[in-house]
Order: sequence, then C-alpha cells, then structure tokens
Amino acid sequence: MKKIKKYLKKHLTKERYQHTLGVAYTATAMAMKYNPDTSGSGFMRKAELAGLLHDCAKCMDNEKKLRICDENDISYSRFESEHPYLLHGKVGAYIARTKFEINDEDILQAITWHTTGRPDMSLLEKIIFIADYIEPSRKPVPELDLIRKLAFEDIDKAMEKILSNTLKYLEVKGSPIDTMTQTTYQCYKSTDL
Ligand code: DGI
Ligand code: FE
Ligand code: FE
Repeated sequence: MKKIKKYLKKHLTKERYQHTLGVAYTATAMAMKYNPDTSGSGFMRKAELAGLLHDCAKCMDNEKKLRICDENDISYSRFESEHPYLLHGKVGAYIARTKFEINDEDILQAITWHTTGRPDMSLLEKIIFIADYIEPSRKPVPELDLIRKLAFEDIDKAMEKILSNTLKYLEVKGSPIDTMTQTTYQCYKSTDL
C-alpha cells in the first residue's frame, strides 16, 4: 500500500491524488455495506486497492498510453485511439498488474472498466464505478446528493442514474460517446425510475 501511494503521489497531480484517496475510502465504505463475504475483510481490501489504483494512468500522456497498449497487446477500438484518455483504465490495470503485482482479476477488471462501465458488472466493478462518481471531493454535478444516497440503498439504480446523467452531460457538451457507455446504460436501464 505504501509503495502504491508513493507511486501515485509522484505520478498524479495533487487534485487527482486527493480524488484517488476519496475513491479508495468511498469504495471501502461501500464494500462494508455490500460485503459478500460472511467473514473477513478481504473484499474491503480489494475495494481499497482498486480505488487507489483506478486512475493511476490518468496523468500519463496520450502517446505513452497508446504505446503501452501497442507494446503489450492491449487491444483498443478506433474510438479509443481517437480519444486516448478513455484508455487510462486499461493502462491503469496493466500498471497495477506489472508494477504492483496485482493479479486479482476482479480488481484488474474494476480498474479497466471504471470509465465506461460494461454490461453485467461484478459487485466490485460497480463499487469502483460509483465511488469514482460520488467521492467527497468530486465537483458537484446534478443529482449528486440523490446518487450518494442511492449508492448505499440500491446499487443498480445508482448505476442507472450515473450512466444516464453522464450520457446527458456528454450530449449537451457535444462529446462523442463510446458505444460501451451506451451498452452499459442499456444494461442498467429499468423502467421504474
Ligand atoms: O478519471 P475520472 O475523471 O476520475 O473519471 P472517469 O474515468 O469516469 O472519466 C470521466 C470522464 O469520462 C467524464 O467526463 C465522462 C467521460 N466519459 C465517460 N464515458 C464516455 C466519456 N467520454 C466520452 N467522450 N465518451 C464516453 O462514452
Ligand atoms: Fe478515471
Ligand atoms: Fe477517477
């Protein structure tokens, strides 16, 4: 944990480091609430680790992200190559695995998919996706208070709200949308919200 924090402090901006700590402890709290283990703190620890590492590649320049993908057979879509910041999850998982010897697939997938989500996410993947959106130092966005409550009441409804608000935000901004973000929304969309 010490080694990871040292790396993050060196490679992230101050604000991004603060955000990362916020995601780690929000994810830990959500893991307490939803802990699938009947005993032990393993799941909490996984949530903390995934939270700490989810943005570890965020401040890397785009050429380097693409180079790391190319050199290590990490596949990416044309859309991702045109919007390489979307690759910080995949590259982050690569760093977690190679630099910090994280071999837990669930942690690696949670890092990989934290930006766009994906259909049928695991509990840990959802926790990281949501904690990223609701952590305390996040700048205010519409309905944040409601989503913070939902996160601890109904995790799939929180997913739906975050995805629908993110899609709205991207549409208003005129940003192109990755098909994975759309597909994830279709998966979590329900009719009763
Ligand atoms: O890395 P963070 O800023 O903590 O959070 P993140 O990895 O979720 O990235 C957030 C940004 O990603 C947010 O501004 C919305 C954007 N995003 C999510 N899905 C898509 C997207 N941007 C584009 N262009 N297309 C998407 O489908
Ligand atoms: Fe991110
Ligand atoms: Fe983040």
